[in-house]
Amino acid sequence: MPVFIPIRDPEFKSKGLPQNIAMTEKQIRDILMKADSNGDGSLSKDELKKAFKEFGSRMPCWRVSCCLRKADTNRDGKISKEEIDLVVDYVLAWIESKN
Ligand SMILES: [Ca+2]
Ligand SMILES: [Ca+2]
Repeated sequence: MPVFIPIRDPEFKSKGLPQNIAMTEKQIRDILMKADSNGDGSLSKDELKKAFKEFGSRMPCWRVSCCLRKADTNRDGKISKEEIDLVVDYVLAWIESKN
């Protein structure tokens, strides 16, 4: 599987983030919050996909299903506020495994 380091993504550069510093938990949380485009307080698959694209995933669909398996504890196909911590953990572990 190819590794892709999001901090080298030109998009991240243009946002002024330092190139060699991994994303912090807060940045991950901010991106997840912003991905809730319909503002219903939970993240649907499409909204998660957007977030994972922003994290630099080349396979956002695959990431989303993998992430839902771990974080969607009540199995409704969405990530609620209570489940978002698990998503943050998942993203942190994933980013760490790439660096
Ligand atoms: Ca939503
Ligand atoms: Ca859920």
